[in-house]
Amino acid sequence: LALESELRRAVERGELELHYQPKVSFPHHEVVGSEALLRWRRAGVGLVPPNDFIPVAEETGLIVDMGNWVLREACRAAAEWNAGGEALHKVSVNLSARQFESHDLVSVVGAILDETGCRPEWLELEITESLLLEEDGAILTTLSAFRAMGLSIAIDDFGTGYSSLSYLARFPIDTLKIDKSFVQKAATDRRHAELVKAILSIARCLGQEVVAEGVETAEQAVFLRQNGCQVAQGFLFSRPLPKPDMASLPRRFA
Ligand code: G
Ligand code: G
Ligand code: MN
Ligand code: NA
Repeated sequence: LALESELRRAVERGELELHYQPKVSFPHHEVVGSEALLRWRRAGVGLVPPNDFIPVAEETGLIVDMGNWVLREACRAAAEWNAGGEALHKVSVNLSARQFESHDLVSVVGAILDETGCRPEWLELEITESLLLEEDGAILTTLSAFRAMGLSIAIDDFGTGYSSLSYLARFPIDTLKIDKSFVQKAATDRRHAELVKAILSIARCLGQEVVAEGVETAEQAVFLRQNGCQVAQGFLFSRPLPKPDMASLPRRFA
């Protein structure tokens, strides 16, 4: 309860910040976008990572207000980074299942796009596999509405949850983000390598983009590129950066 009231105050006092981890395209490592990652600059403590407070925010329902703040902030950044009008830099935002329980999620996102001048094609929403297991049609309706608005939808941590091929057929999914545990083992372990290749093959057949997460070594990047992966994200290229640091980002990484 103490953490809950502290978190509530954190939102009101503006102690939340978004950091952005660049995503690069193969083969030239050009920056094509970034993932927005939430941090809490807690007085007297320092920067608190999301795993330490998002579970509490989810249990208490605070994640809804927090998530709307994240969306607004990320859309403002996307509007700034694509000010020329071309979709040069797509920003990805993580959504919690709890946010889908509020029935106005679609209209809230629409209002935030209008308010910030962010075009739908500059924003991607990341969801987890577990959201797609719920059999009620509400999730499909919501995701279809997002698709109709022109937003893209990514499955985060793909392969680690209750992966089911049937949801790839049922839901409008634009992007698969391969979980870092697969990416990191694939360079040295044959079975993981074959699984990553199989995921790339499924995505290719379904017309989906694949983003490899947690790329830390040149060897991992070479493996991914050679097997047709389009986009990578990881410490090899950049850690998540505070927004001011994004201004000095190179257009491509070595
Ligand atoms: O930033 P870091 O790599 O520590 O992120 C850890 C976890 O926190 C990841 O699973 C990420 O998806 C989640 N996360 C980060 N930012 C947000 C956010 O704004 N909303 C939600 N729901 N989850 C987030
Ligand atoms: O939303 P998601 O669960 O994918 O969150 C991404 C998480 O992965 C964040 O906590 C981010 O800091 C972390 N991350 C990003 N790049 C790397 C990497 O190259 N290696 C490792 N170990 N973690 C990473
Ligand atoms: Mn994510
Ligand atoms: Na992930």
